[in-house]
Amino acid sequence: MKKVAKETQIVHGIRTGVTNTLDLVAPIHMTTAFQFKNADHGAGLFSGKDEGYIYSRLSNPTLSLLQEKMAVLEGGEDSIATSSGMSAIASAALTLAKPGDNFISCTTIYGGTFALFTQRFKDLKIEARLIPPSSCRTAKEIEKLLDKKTKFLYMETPANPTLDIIDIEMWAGVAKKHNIPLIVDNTFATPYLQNPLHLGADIIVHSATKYISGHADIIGGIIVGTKKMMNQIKEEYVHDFGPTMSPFNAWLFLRGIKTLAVRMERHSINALKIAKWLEAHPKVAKVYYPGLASHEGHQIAQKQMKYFGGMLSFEVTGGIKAGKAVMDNVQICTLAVSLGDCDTLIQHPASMTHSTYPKEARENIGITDGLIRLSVGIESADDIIADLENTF
Ligand code: LCS
Repeated sequence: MKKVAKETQIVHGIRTGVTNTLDLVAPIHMTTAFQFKNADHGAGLFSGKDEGYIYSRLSNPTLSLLQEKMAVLEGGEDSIATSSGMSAIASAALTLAKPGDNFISCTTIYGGTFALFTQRFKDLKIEARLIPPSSCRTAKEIEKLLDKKTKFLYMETPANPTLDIIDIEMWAGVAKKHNIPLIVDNTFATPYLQNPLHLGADIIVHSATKYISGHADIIGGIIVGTKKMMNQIKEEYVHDFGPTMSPFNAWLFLRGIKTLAVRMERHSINALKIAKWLEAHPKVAKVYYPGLASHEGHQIAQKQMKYFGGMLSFEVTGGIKAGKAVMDNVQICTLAVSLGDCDTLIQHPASMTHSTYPKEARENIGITDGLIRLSVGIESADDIIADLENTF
């Protein structure tokens, strides 16, 4: 495709008319396997001499379209669609690090990722060296933890749930200098708002469950990078462990993505309006939103993001008791985890998404008992504000 704007890539961005019937929307290839024309054809596909589909755990035409689209949007050569965001993270990380190795990440990450890194990987003798966001701001701080066994750097930005912003270019510089890859979880920003590969990152992972779908009905993950790296992750991990995405889900993701640009714009406009309102409210003690000038990472966010996204967190005065009153009394916001949906979702990181953290570690990085996270939807921002106001 000729060089076109991101908004156009989001709507188009892949081949159309891939079937003989020239469908406007590609069909779902719900099939476990693909017929071989004869024994030699089958053997040729298995040996890699011929190209084609064999079995849907390995590849499937509907998944190929989603993978092509995500690679285009992130500016990578190739991508892999997986069964969940967690399987995307695990597949990439476990391809790069083996028992005895270590990697460096920030302490502020999704609670499930934190559990994977600090518990499951520990069982596999892979060490997660985690540094708080406040110490991730200079190359020196990261390099202090690096040694010969460090196999990759990993970050989320904006980070879940305190919206910490990490300087991708700076981290990518450290990764390049030490010849190791940088993995960025781009779930909160999406490829519409932020393209880490253009800033020097090597691998992108997504919980596609969130904004890529946008409609709260499917779980899935994406890994993006070079062809070589994607082949390695497929061969060393995905094919054998089998965290493949269903073709039906891939088709729904392709449908959801079409509206990504308009949704992200609206999420961002709404979130900024709500964040400003919260910041000015006497019953609100603290607001975390990278679009606010008061946010520690505002300048870096301005540098590396198109808009500031739809996620924010806040603390009401009165701590957890007042916070519970907000969560129990909202009527338009829905009390649920997950994020990135059309509907506004509200949840309590300390007891829900980040309950995997030890209390002290969690509080040290701002995930206090009073913190509430809002995934701002695409409804009227004024209605969300009125809904919150009623609970204060
Ligand atoms: N990365 C980030 C930044 C996430 O927020 C999540 C899930 C994942 C990876 C894992 O993706 P999954 O396997 O669920 O597709 N975050 C969730 C959250 O904040 N609330 O519920 C799930």
